[in-house]
Amino acid sequence: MGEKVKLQQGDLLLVVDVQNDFLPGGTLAVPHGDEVVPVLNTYLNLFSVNHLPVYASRDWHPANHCSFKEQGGLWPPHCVQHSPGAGFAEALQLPSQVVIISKAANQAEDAYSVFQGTGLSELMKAAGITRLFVGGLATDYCVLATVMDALAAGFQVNLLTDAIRAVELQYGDGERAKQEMAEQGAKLIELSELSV
Ligand code: VGL
Ligand code: ZN
Repeated sequence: MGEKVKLQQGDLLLVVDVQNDFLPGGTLAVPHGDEVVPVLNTYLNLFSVNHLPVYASRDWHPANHCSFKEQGGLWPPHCVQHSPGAGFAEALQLPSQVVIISKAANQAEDAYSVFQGTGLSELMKAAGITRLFVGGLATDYCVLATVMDALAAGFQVNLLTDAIRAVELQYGDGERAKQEMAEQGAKLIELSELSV
């Protein structure tokens, strides 16, 4: 294990799509998706005690979204706006000051990246953010797309490998996604590597 990562001003915790439909029992359950929740709660606590900002994204589809199978898309209906399945995991302890980012809300367009169509990178830069800590669901879709966009936008990225899980439509997608993010410059870390 190398140097510890110390939290500092300019850091932001980005929790990606930890929503009921992506948890066991949900319409698009990510295997072991629920396991990210207690780990994210620990990260959330560390960011809170350090007075650092937390953003949480949510997949936020209209009922006839183009990514749904009956519209010719890849997925069962999931995260329909205002439905219980679109709600954040019950046990996830988001702070009251959390900034919620809704994405993929247009019927005709899917968006895996939290940055796509949200104006988020400008918002973050205006807030003085330089480094992101990213966890959530799913490793091989929204986490991957979000991290790649964050790196392209010039943010440093720490990928929280103990707080992500993959869909794995194809076996190995999760590992390949992590490798792709690392090759692009993301640092792969876990809780034990964070010093506060
Ligand atoms: C996601 C599939 C479809 C994700 C969203 O949040 O990773 N995956 N919509
Ligand atoms: Zn979706």
